[in-house]
Amino acid sequence: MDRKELEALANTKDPVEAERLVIKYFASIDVNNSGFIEKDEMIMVVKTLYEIEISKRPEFKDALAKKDPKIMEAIKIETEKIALDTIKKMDLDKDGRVSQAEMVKSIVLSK
Ligand SMILES: [Ca+2]
Repeated sequence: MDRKELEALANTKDPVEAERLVIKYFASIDVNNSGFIEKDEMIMVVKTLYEIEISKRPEFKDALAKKDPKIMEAIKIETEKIALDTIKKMDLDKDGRVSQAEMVKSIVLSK
C-alpha cells in the first residue's frame, strides 16, 4: 500500500471504500501472513509513518539522515508507545494482537 492509498483511507467517508482499503492495508502490514498484526509488525508500521512525518521537519532532517543515536533512541521509544497504544485501542478481544476484523471495526466505525 502506498502513501496515496493511505491518504485515501484517512480521507474517505465511504464505509465500503474504507473497508476495502483497510483490508488491503492490513495485508501489507501482516508480513508473516498470520492473520494478525502483532506488536513487532505494528511497531514497524508506526516507525515508518513516524519517520516520514519527522523527516519533513527541518530540525530533524539532518539528524535522521545521519541516524543520530539520540534521535534514533527517541524515535524507538515514541514509536513503541504509539504502537502499543494503537494495539490497545484496536484489540477488542484483548488477546494482545489485532485481527483483520478488529482493524476493520476500529477504522471503519470511526468514520
Ligand atoms: Ca485481538
